[in-house]
Amino acid sequence: AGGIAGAPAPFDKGGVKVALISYISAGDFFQAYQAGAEAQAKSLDIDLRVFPGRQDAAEQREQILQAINLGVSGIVIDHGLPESLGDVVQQALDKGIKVVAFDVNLNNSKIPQVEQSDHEIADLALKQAVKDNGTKFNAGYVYVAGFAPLDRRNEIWDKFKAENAGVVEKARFGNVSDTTATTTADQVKAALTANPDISVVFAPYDEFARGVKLAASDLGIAGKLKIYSADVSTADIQEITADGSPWVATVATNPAVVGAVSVRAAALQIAGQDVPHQISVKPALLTQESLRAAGVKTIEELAQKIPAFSTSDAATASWIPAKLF
Ligand code: SR1
Repeated sequence: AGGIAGAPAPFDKGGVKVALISYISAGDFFQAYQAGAEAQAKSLDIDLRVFPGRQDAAEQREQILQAINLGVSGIVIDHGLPESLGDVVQQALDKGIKVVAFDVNLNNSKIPQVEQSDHEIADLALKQAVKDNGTKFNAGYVYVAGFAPLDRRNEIWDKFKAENAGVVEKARFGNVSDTTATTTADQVKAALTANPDISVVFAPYDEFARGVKLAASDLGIAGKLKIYSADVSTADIQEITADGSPWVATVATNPAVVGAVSVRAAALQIAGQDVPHQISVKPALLTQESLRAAGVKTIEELAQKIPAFSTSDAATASWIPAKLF
């Protein structure tokens, strides 16, 4: 480890150990988030220990204890169930370890909370749904309670329905697992068969949207359905822009940028520098029309066109390289 010239201790020497402990690792969003965290860690000569998530709360607790025993200086906790994390996270804090939470509400003033402006994600997607469909339509909604970003997006969905009496939620479904898209597709098929008058599906997680698209094409009804989602990946761009795709809009950040921001928040704390309690990464609306018109095929091409997809000004300092993608 060589360290970073001009950086505050301990980054001037390098080799600072930080753990990334995820609740979910499967899927494009989480893989890109991890890649961004790794890229930022490399730029700071951080020794990043990645603990894979398997949607297992007991395993995530165990991983936090393992990270404490490894002598890490910082821990980034990526999703999880707050009720199963409080005491082990407190053990880390008591040992002087700096903790950052992404998309899991740890409700502790010592822990910066990173999120992607989830209210704005849902709001922009639903505004686009109104632009395309008016304020009178039958909707399907994909939701699993207990995940902080989905709960925040759900607050906007509830508000939207209260303000638009003509929008009727005919069916609600969803699951989060290591087979989210295919399991959601099975649920969607049943819901759309029982409710053939659904014309819009709000699916605010790309794995959900992928499941809805799969179901619509299996049922042969892609032409009469419109899907509005959150998140984007290179594979999602291909699905959205494909001929006849019902997936007409998504609202997203670059998850790699969010991963990088999370590691920067840990590094700033380890260096004894100030970090805001709430750190938000702003999303952008990406419509099928705009992606097709721009000829964008990959996240890298998107990053060339949308500055927020290549970097964020959240949790930066002059000694931290911020332009990574
Ligand atoms: C199960 S929670 C899935 C969400 O987490 C991140 O916030 C992504 O945006 C994804 O939609």
